[in-house]
Amino acid sequence: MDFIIVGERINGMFKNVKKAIKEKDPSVIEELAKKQTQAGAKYLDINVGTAAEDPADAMKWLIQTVQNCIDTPIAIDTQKAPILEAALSVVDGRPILLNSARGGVDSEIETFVKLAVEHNGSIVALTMDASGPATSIEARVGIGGQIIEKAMGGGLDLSKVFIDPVVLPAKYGQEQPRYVLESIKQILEFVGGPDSGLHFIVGLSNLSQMAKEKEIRELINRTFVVMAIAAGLDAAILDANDDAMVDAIITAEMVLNKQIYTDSFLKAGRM
Ligand code: THG
Repeated sequence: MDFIIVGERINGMFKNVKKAIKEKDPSVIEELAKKQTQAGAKYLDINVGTAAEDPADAMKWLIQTVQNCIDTPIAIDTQKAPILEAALSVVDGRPILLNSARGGVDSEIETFVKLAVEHNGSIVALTMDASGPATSIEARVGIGGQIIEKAMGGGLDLSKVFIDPVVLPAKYGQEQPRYVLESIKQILEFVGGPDSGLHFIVGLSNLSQMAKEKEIRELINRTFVVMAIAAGLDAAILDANDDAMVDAIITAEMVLNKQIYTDSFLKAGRM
């Protein structure tokens, strides 16, 4: 499967991860790393959340814990330069995704591009500036263009750039998901299509944060990801252990002729 699943679960926003960070208990983190990898995650997102007393230290500990048990690439999820630098000081040379810079803040995107070039990594850049996330199609496409320019100017190949058009929680309005789809299509057109190598990623679970029931959340996320794949999305931070979700993603790729149909295509897509 071409689609890049970034496992969302090692995030201090989840109670069990928060507790593991506090108690420096590696077993929970190791289990999450293995479970997500087995489900097909190509990167493991690592986010300390808001609770850690010393977030740079917590980030280092999470990364080392993951690295000690598995060789899956990691997505270092922080916008703060000191935490990112702490993370980079312990990374063992495996592929990394620097997640994420605000594409509309020059100094921030320039730093991420520079660090990605230095560490042979990839970046996630958000359609966001100092005033917050872009909420129109035009603003998203505008910042998308800036991200592409900054990457090219800094010598970072577009195949190492993931634009995140920012899936917003419901309070920003129900028109937003459609704007995300349209923005992906327009940025893709601007850059000359999929051959450019440019990637598109979203934090999928943001979308359904208004819904309470688990089944409904999963349905919303699964439906949207399939629509976004049709628009050009090729990566997402999501719950890799939601089997119905992964089935839907693999099926979307098969329907779009990115994966050959055989009777065992669902199994093949997980490898
Ligand atoms: N873009 C990029 N990176 C991101 C995001 C994004 N990183 C963080 C986040 N958004 C993606 N990760 C998550 C992880 C969990 C949830 C949402 C996004 C989530 N958690 C549940 C909740 O809040 O209701 C469950 C929490 C719990 O069980 O305690 O929804 O957009 N580049």
